[in-house]
Amino acid sequence: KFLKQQSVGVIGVPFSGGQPRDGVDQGPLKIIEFGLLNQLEELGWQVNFDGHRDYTTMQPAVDPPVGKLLNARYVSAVTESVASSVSSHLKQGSLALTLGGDHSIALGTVSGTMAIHPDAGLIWVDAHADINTPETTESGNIHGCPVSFLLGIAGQIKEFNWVKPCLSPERLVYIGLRDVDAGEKKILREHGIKAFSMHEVDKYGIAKVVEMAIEHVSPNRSRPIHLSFDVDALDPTVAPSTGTPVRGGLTFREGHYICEAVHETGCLVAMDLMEVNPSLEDDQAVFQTVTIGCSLVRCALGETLL
Ligand code: HAR
Ligand code: MN
Ligand code: MN
Ligand code: MN
Repeated sequence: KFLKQQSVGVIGVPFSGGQPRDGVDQGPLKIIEFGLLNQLEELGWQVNFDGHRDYTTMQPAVDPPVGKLLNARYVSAVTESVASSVSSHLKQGSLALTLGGDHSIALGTVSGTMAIHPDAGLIWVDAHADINTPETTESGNIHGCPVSFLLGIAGQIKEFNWVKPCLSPERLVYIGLRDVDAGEKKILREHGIKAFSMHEVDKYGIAKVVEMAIEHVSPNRSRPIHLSFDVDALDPTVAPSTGTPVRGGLTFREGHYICEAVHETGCLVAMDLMEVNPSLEDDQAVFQTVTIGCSLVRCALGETLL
């Protein structure tokens, strides 16, 4: 509906500067080694892979904390570049698929989407709300903050000058939340942001939750959809290799159901797969997490069970 052709631009972002644990920068490499690009071609997509880009050259020699924010200049430079990669794929009428890397990257991906599709809705699937402001963050890790920047509630941080508030609170919906900081709960409440925590997933079931979520951001499927999927939304027994696992998460099927249902809308224009960290847990856990990451993407891009 919002794409010109069945083609997907794939952007690998080997970046971990939005949080302290090494290894998440190896996520894109492992996911692509696993064969995702061929799998997408087999689904009928024309795949344009940007190649494994090296973002380390963007790391400033010194990057002292900006207030509490860590690696602010580095995060800003990388995400600005990611935004333009996403935009250029979308401009050509392709879907933009971004492989992380930590979730600070979504500051770039969502900005890139909104530059081309300003009316897009954002479905954020995550254990965490990632909506801390530079004031409320306790960790200073920017992967816990991207949504506040996108909403324009982060205040003026000159290192992030390029970021334009591009998301309105009523076009954002969460699924899977279960580790939300006190300051974040306050922000969600004050801005009336729709959120389906694991409590609502238990209460209504995943099908109803996804239906309500889609209807919220794209009523009658009228708006493009950006799906930002943090693999830690899944239960750690299902996707163990991630930096901040939280028990009580989505099952294998619930995660896939979300992607299948979003595909069925025909509105998907951009997807992020974030926080796969192949250096955490044992080989079997890494295999399991990378495998699931690939199958989530395939489902969002049209793989069906029958
Ligand atoms: N809320 C905590 C913080 O701000 C933890 C957030 C991050 N973890 C993630 N993001 N993986 O989804 O630091
Ligand atoms: Mn996240
Ligand atoms: Mn998370
Ligand atoms: Mn917490």
